[in-house]
Amino acid sequence: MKNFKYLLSLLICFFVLLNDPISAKVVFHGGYAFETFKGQKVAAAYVSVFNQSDNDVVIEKITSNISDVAEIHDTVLEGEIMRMKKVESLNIPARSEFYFQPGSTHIMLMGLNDELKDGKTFNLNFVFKNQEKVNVKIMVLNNKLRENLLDRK
Ligand SMILES: [Cu+2]
Repeated sequence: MKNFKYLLSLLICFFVLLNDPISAKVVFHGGYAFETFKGQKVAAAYVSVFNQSDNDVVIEKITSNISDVAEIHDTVLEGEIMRMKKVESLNIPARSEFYFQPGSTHIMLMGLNDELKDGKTFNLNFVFKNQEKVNVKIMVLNNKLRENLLDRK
């Protein structure tokens, strides 16, 4: 009986470990996008991701209710032209940080169904390889901030 209890507690520990949700160990911070003008159909969003777990995590998909499509894009230099390339899945190594940022990897929102207005927020769902979803808040910033950001480069 004692052995059985030991085995049981061991099993429970194992079960808990296996079910440790990604959302508890992967932190999304400071999500933002810039305001859009009327009729604009495409916008980019950015966020910092902190993987505080001992495992790599893979973002397989992003879903959005403010646009028809949300894709992960990389910016690559082809010859002298900067091009955006869709990223099918994004691996974030254990104990590392990843920054979606302008001029680099970003979240592309296509088929916007509403104007993004300064000061408003919206949500994106990040879907991981194990199908777990994490809801991430994205804040809409004034376009002037973008100009400041570019001026500094
Ligand atoms: Cu893009």
